[in-house]
Amino acid sequence: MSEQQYYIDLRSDTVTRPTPAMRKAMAEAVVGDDVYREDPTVNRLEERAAEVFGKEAGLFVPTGSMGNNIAVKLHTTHGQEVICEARSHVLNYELAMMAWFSGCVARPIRTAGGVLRWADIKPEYRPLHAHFAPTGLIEIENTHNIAGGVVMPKEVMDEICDESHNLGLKVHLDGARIFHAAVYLGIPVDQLCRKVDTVMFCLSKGLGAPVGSMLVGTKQDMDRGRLYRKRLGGGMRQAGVLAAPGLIALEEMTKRLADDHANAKLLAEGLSKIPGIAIDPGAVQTNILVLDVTGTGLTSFEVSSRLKARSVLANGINPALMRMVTHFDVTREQCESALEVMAAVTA
Ligand code: TLP
Repeated sequence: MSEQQYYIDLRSDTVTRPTPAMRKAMAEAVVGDDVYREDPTVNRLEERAAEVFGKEAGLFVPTGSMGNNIAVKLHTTHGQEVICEARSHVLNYELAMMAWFSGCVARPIRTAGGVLRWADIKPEYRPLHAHFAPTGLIEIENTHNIAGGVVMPKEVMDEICDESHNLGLKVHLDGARIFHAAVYLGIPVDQLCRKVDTVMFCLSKGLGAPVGSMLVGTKQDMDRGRLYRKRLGGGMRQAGVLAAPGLIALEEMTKRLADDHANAKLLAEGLSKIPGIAIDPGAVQTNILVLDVTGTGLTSFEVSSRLKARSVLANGINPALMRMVTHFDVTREQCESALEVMAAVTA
């Protein structure tokens, strides 16, 4: 392995590298051709994911974006609207795929804290009308990434699902970090996600697998989803080498997320004491924090490059806001060092 430069990497939990146990499992994985559905490790991962979420079936996809877009396609037809939170990943970070692939436009709803509620959605719902694109799908994100890893409570999810279903609408959950929400709430994912129609969750983020996400839902939806996956170029053949670390992510790595939440809290508390940085540590619930650096007189991009020069990585979201994400590849001590560096570069 080539030498890697030392960085405290707070850019994202996507940067986590596979653990030794994952690498061993990859080397030893029993594989077959998954397009023929003959890869036993992929099959096991899909079954386990469905079981853990209390859904009928699962589908292993290479990325969270593909999982979300298969779900949008499953639940909509061309010319419809997808209601989502204004800062949602599906709208802002997926290259307009809901338009490109599913022929839908977004109806974004801006919320103050990132938690979309039925009361916000209800006035935006549009039935078929001479002038309007009808609502085709409600999309929710838990935890909400750009709102700072904020958790949508179970009651809020349940109400959205009940009311949407009454109107004949499906609900898709972008649960890239749903296990973080489950740990914060102390509720297992099958209960938390009981009423949503499809869930996408990521193995490759805080759970540490090198590649992959899962879509879970009804067997009928997953069978159709498999065809969309193939159309999108996601038929992965001997993907058992990727499913094997995915199984470890699903079974083991979900148990340690509270450490990442504690480190995020520590970071937030430290950051709140640095002059010019605005963050409310009380609002940090999981492993993502969003801070406003306006008061330092620097843009987030300037702060980012100053941090990088001192071996700390964190990205700007826009000129005012920066994001930091904790994960199993950053320790508590590294978070403390990152705080010292942040104080120094903004002084
Ligand atoms: N998020 C990435 C970036 O794309 C922003 C990150 O670093 O956080 N849903 C949510 C809520 C996500 O945060 C992400 C990735 C995805 C979907 C997409 O997953 P991938 O990157 O696997 O396509």
